[in-house]
Amino acid sequence: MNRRYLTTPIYYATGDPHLGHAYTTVLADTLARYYRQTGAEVRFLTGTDEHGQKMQEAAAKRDMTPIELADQMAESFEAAWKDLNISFDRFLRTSEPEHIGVVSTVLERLWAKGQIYDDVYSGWYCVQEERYWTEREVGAEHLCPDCKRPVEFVEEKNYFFRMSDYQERLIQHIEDHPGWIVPGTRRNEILGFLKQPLQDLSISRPKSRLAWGVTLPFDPDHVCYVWVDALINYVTASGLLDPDSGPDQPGFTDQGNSWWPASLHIMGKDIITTHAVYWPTLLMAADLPLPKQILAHGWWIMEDEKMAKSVGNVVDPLALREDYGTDGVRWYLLRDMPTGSDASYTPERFHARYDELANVLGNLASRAISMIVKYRDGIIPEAAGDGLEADIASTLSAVTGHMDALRVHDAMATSMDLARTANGYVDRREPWSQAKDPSGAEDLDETLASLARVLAVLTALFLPVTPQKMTDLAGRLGLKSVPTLDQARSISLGGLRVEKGAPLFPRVDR
Ligand code: ME8
Repeated sequence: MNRRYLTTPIYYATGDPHLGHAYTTVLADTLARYYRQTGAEVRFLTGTDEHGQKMQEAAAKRDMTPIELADQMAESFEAAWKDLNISFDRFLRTSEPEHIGVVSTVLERLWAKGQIYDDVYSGWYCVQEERYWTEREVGAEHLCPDCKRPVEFVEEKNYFFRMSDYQERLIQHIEDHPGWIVPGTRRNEILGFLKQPLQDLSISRPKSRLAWGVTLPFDPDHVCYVWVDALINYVTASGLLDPDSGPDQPGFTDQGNSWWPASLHIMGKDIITTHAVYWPTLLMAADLPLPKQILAHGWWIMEDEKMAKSVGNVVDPLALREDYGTDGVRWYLLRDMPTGSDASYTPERFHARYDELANVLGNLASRAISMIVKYRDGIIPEAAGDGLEADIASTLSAVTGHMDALRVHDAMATSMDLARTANGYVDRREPWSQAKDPSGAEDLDETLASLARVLAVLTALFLPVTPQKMTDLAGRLGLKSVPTLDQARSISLGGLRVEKGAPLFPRVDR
């Protein structure tokens, strides 16, 4: 059985979701739906990252306890994903007892294997990025090189993971598996980073400074570093490790049934180092298999700056949804950002992408169905319907190739091109002239059958990105459900009754 385990990052529960979070989650959802369509059994994980100093401070600012804020934000993320029709199987919160148990299990295992040691750390810490920096990195101004905020000087006992021991093995893994990190630019970035000696990784924070986290199983005065805690969520939700195994037997549950290793971790390029360096080395040290692939996409930009909660320039995906519908938002996100590159959000571009959906796909559906109603009393003619055969075949194979290579935007563009070609076919065949010609009945049957068939194929192609609208369209074509891609290859709709209905993508004035 083909099984796929897909993950999004677990987002910080410090604020509400914005368009950037929605992008990653819609991208993962589209892939999940595509894999299901090809017959795979899919596990799709998302959730919230709830520990750490940033969370503690965000809660204090709002006069809340960290768990109160986490409860509120986990609810906000989960509700947003439901509104955006995200088909996740598991929403994991790092404050869950099951996850805390698995984090302890992994730490015990690393401790027992001598992979963790203690030392005194003195250096600079950025709360926003939840990471340490060296004197050289923060410069004379003592600013975080990433977020440019002032850093704090700390001197404290820390536990360290022997990450440096795994540098060579990691480089070897990346070199042996050229498609492990996509796109290639990110892979090169990580290989470049690994040219410098890898430091050991601090994996703890003293409770005197930060109480909100998972207590280290071998030192009750320290909590686990939030990034180590967070990355382990992928293993928790896989069911690989038994959270109740206890210190003597840090162990596996039923390995055969677990979803580990993940097929694909999806995230933004901001957190590629944690996923492509910290995470695999931790897994190597714990003797666990590595995820099969990592996709790091680009950023949504607002007027030259990354869209971010901390910058305050965020767009609310749920507000856009009120005007353009859930599928309108999903389409824009995937169509407008080349998977892997940055993209600028503007209301004008959003509108233009929606127009494409309405004017090309929506218009095709409306023309074809209206003509079947007008000329054939709503019954799809029993004709070969192979007027667009070659275009359908080449589109299906191109789209499958793009999706398998994680070039989702190319799959979207190619699918839309088929709808464009079908609109051109209508213009060329002029069914309105065929209807007037007493000897044109067979030609008209063929035109209408071909259009019904291409629409059925389009429902399959667009299903992963616009699932509600494609289910609706399949219903209007008289189908019980959207065909799979395989069924779409040879589908015939002769004899089915179509239904016109309201426009699939109603006009939006701006
Ligand atoms: O980093 N453009 O959580 P986070 C595109 N908790 N994607 C964006 C984006 C933008 N402008 N802004 C955010 C964390 N994202 C950790 C993750 S995982 C074990 C722990 C998306 O709330 C993108 O996926 O800061 C990015 O990687 C993620 O949100 C960061 O979310």
